[in-house]
Amino acid sequence: MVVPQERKDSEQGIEDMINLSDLNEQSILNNIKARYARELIYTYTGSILVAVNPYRMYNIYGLDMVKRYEGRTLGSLPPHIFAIASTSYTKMMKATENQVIVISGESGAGKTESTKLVMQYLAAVNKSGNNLITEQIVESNPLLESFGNAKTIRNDNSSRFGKYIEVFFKKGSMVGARTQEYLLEKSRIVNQASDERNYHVFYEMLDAMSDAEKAKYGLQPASKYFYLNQGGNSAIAGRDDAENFRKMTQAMDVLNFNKQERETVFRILSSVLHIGNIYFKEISNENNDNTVELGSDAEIKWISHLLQLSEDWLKQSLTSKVTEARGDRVYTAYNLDQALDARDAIAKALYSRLFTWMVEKINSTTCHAEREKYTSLAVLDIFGFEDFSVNSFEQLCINYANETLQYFFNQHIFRLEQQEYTKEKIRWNHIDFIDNKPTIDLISTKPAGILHLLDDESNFPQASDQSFLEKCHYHHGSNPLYGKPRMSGMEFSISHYAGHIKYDVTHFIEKNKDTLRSHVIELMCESKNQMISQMFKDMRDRLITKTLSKTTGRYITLKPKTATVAASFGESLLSLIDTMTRCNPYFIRCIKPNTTKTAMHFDESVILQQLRYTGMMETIRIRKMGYPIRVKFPHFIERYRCLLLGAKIPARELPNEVCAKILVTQGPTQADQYQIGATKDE
Ligand code: AOV
Ligand code: MG
Repeated sequence: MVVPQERKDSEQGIEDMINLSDLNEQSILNNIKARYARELIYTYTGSILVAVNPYRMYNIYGLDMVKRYEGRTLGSLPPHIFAIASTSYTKMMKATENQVIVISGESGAGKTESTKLVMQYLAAVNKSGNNLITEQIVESNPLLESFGNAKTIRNDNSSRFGKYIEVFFKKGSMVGARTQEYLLEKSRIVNQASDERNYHVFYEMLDAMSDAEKAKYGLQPASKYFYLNQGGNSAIAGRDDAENFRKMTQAMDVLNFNKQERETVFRILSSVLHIGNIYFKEISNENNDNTVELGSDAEIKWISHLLQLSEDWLKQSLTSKVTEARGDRVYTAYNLDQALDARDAIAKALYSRLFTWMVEKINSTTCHAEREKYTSLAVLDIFGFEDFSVNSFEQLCINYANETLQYFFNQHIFRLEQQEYTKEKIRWNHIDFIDNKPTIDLISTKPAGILHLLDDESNFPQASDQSFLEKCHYHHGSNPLYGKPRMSGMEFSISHYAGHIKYDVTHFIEKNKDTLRSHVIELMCESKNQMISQMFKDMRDRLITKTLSKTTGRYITLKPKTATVAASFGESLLSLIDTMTRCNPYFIRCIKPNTTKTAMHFDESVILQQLRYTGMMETIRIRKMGYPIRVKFPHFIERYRCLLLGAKIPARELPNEVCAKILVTQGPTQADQYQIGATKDE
C-alpha cells in the first residue's frame, strides 16, 4: 500500500522536499533558502540528506543531539546528519547488513566536515567498553588532514586525497576501522598555484616547533622555502597552524607512533623542504652541452644527515642519470630541466611514501585481521569536483572520480526505485534523468577512452603530450561532450555532469607514468634509517623486478611494471564501486552556498547550478510521483479501518481488498494518489 503524503508549507520551509506541493526549480530553491535563512542547513529528499554549508559552526552537534537522534526513525525529528548516521547504524544492527554513507559535493561543499560528524556520532553512540580503539579511530583524522589536506582557492582545508573509512562493529561496539586512501595529489608537494599552499603539515611544523627543535632539523621560517612560498602569503585566516600541530602530534601518540617513528617523520618533512631549496648552476662543457653542478652544498649536507644517506650518492642522483650497460654503470649528465625534475621527483617520492606509510601505520593500529567477522559502516569522502584556471591531470582524475560517484547515485536512486515499482506491479511512467554514462565512456572506455589513449602513449617511447592530444582530437573530435580548442592550444575540454572543464595536457604523460628513477629508489633503500629504507624497499618490491649485477654484486636492474597512475586509479575506483554496491547506501548531498567561503551567504545561482547538475529535481520527482510512503496492509487496516464507520469486514476478505474498501471512502478525486501494490501483505 503506497500513499503520497501532503504537508502544508510552513514558515520553516518543508523538511522533506518530496512533500513540496508545487515542484519546480524555484520552489526547491525557495524552500532551501527559507530554511537556510533560519539556520536550518539540513533538508531531506526522502532518505537523502541535503546539507548546505553554513561556513559557521552551529551548536547542533553536542552529546544532547546524539542522544536525541539515537535510535529514532528517519523523519521523526527535524533533518540532521545524525539522523542519517543513526538510521544507517540501526539498519546495520537490525539487518546485519554492511552500510555505506556516500558523501558528495563539489570542492568546499562540506564533505569532510560531514564525515567527521558521522564519525563523531558513531564514536558517541557505540556501546564499546574499549574507549581506546574509538579514540584511535577518531584521532586518525587530524593526522590524515595535516598530511593530506591543503589550502586551495576553492577550500582552505581541501582534501587532496580520497578516503574510504570502514568502521567495524561487533554487537554495536566499535572494534576497528580501516582507511583506504586514493591518489594523493603529488604535484602540490613541489608546486603551488598562487594563493594556495602545500600540505598543512609543513606550516604547522614550522609554526609550532621551538627554535631549538628547528635548529635540530636545520629549519627556517616558511617564507624561506621554495616548496612553501610559491603561493604567496602562507597564513590562513581563522586557522591556527601551531594548535593543529599539537593536535596532530597528540594523534601520533594515541596511534602508537614510537619516538623513533615520530623523529623520522620530521626528518623526512624537513628533508623535503631542504630538497626544494637545492639549486643548480649551468655549466658548458667542451661539446657545448649544458650540464649542471650543485649551487651549494648546504642543503645536501642537511638532507644526507637527516635521511642518513651518502652525500655522494645523493649528489650523483641529482646531477646525472645512471644506466647499466653490460654490467657497467654509465652516468649521463643532466641538463638544468632534467636536474630540477630529478630534484622534485625525490621530494614527491619521499612525501608520498610517507603518506602511504602513515595510512598503513594507522591501519595496523586500528584494523584487525578478523574484520570479516564484523558488520561495517563505511563513509566515503573523496576530493570534490573542481575547476581551476588551469586544470591538469590531477583534476581529470578527481573529476572522473566524482563522475563515477554521480553515476553510482543515479544507478541507485533511479534504477532501484523503478525496480521496486515493477516488483509491486504498479503503473508507472518512467522518469528521465541525465545519464552521465557517455561522459564516463569518453574518459575511460576501452580502447579509446581518454585515459586509455594516455596509457597507450605513456608506454610508447616516442610519444609526447602533443601526440597524446592529437590522438584525443582524432578519436573524440566529433563527440559532442568533447571540445577542441579554437587556437592550437595544448588542451581539450570535457562536458562533465557538473560543468564544462578545460584540461591543459602539458605533463600528462609524465604525471601518468610517475616513474621514479630506479636509482632514486635504490638511493633511499640505502638509508641507514630503517624506517626510510623499509619504505622504499616495500616500494621496490611492489613495483619492480630485480636482478643482481654480476660485476658489483649489489647493483640492481629495475624494470618498472606498466601500471600507470590512470590505470591503477581506474582499477581502485572500480573496486570501490564494487565494494559499495555490496552495502546499503545512504546519501548526503553537500551544497556549496557561494564561491567566496562566506558564512551564511546564499548565492542563488551557485546553488541552483548544483541542484541542477546533481539531478535534485528528478530525484524529488521520482520520490514524489513515485509512492514514497509504503505501508503494509495490516498496519494500514489497523490505522484507518475507522473510515469504514463500523461496517463489518467479512473474515474471508483479503487484506488488499479491505485496503481498497477503505481507500474508496476517500472518493474518486483521490484515486490517483495511491496504488495498491503486490507484496506488502505480511
Ligand atoms: P569538502 O571536503 O567538501 O571539500 P569541507 O568539508 O572541507 O569541504 O568544508 C569546507 C569548509 O566549510 C570547512 O572547512 C568549514 O569551514 C565549512 N563547513 C563545512 N561543513 C560545515 C558544517 N556542517 N558546519 C560548519 N561549517 C562547515 V574538498 O575536500 O575541497 O572537495 O577536495
Ligand atoms: Mg574534503
